[in-house]
Amino acid sequence: MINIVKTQPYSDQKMGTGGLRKKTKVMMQPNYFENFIQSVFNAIGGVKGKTYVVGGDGRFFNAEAIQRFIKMAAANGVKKLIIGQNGFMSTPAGSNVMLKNHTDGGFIFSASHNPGGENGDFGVKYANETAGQVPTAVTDRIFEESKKISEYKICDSKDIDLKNLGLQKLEDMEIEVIDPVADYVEMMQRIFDFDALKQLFKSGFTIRFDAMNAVTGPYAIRIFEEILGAAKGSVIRATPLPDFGGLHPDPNLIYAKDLVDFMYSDKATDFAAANDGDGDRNMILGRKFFVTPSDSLAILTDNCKLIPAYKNGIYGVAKSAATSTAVCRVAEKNNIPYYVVPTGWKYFVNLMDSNRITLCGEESFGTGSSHIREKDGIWAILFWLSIIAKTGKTVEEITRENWKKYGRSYYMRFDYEGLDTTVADKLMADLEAKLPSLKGKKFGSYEVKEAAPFVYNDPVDGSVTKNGLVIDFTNQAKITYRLSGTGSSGATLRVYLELPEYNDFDQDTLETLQPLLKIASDVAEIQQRTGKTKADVNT
Ligand code: VG1
Ligand code: CO
Repeated sequence: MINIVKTQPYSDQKMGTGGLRKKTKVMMQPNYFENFIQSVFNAIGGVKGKTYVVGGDGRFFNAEAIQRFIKMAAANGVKKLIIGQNGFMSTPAGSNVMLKNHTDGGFIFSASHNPGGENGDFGVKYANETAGQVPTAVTDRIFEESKKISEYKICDSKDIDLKNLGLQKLEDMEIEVIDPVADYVEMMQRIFDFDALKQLFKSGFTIRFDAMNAVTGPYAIRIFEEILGAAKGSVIRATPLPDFGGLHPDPNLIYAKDLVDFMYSDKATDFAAANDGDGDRNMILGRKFFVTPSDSLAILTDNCKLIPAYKNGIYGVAKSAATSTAVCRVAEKNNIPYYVVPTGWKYFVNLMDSNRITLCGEESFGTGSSHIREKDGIWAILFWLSIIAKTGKTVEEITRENWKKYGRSYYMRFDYEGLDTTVADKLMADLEAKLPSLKGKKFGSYEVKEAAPFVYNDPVDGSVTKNGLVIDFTNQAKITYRLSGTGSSGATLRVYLELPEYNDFDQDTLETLQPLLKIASDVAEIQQRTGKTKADVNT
């Protein structure tokens, strides 16, 4: 039976950089989740006859949200749902299932790298028929719908069994429960040379992969241990837990510190990596060595011909504005077209769909290619392992070689978290107003070449996006400021610093960037305005 439930709108259902992200308790308020889902359905002109992929990263409220979603989809006339077994599906695996089945899109329930649990965050990532997250024009429309919603449709039925694979029905809607790992593995086997990778492990190569108690554990066990032959136990924290075991599933130097410490200890393996909550981010480590995500993108680009799927070359590459220019140097020297887009994976989708780019990445530990329309954590790791297998070099050697060829961008991001939204907005507005006056200004040996907001003109749909403020210096140094769009409360100011260097590759990053950090915080008056003498997180 289909029920029409009367509801009151909430005013805060605006999607950010990675979908709708809220405190779990906010999401669990009466009708909150349902309002949002119905707003999506309404904003896209209804979902009658459509097919969607559904899954999540297993965090608290995932199972409940999926049941509610299924009942709403059936009540709204959806033709078919393809759902990951037990409600699990990583973001990249979901995008693959969408492309493979030519669906109308999908819903992945995840707040990505944000902590989970009852007191953590919950989120909804909505993808359309591109299999990627929707453009701002659509998220704006959804937000407008959410502000005027007065009712939603939901079936009055018992919960659907998601444990067993196969087909079932709810009202007229077909539900197919699939193994979320199988299609993903098949895709990876098409991209990479699995025989070469098996050989690598046979030769005694050791890895440690940290799934951070999140969704990629089962994918990693299947691929690294069962198929490629990495030693049992190479995958740690492999069981997805509703609260990620209390971890903050963000693969970086701060939140994956255990893994970093291990790799700087005498027990270190040859290679290590971690993924985030929903499996789209990656961190790459060698023995006593950390690869910045910006360098990783440059290195993958420079070595793409070693990979079967990219052996004939690539259309182009793209990076977010805040990502270092390392990949641009590789692209320029090799005559590869490159694009610089705002932060957020959705900006890469048009470029991939129009065959302008093949590879892309962000400084926030996201790397990917046009095999899907999301960033892909395990893909990035297999890419690195393939480079190692084909060259016989270590992570450190591969990275140093890249610096030698193209220069090294000393790079770091500083996050000032938990700021009052009004304070943060004013800081950005005042800074923007000040930018024109900075041109030509000298700060010690640093001279400002250009200072302006970052504005992106999408070459495909003509949309214009303004995101972040950029100060360029005559010595190629760069400061980028922007406010995070993924937080669930308050504001986070991100300050990104870059200094390219062509001779000395052995400096300490933090020390090297110290003068630039001082300029960045003085110019924006960070301390006076936020009361913070230093950033909460540096990565
Ligand atoms: C952050 C990152 C951005 C990334 C986004 C979603 O956004 O900076 O690069 O695309 O998270 O990643 P923001 O607005 O907080 O800076 V994921 O792994 O959460 O989907
Ligand atoms: Co993520």
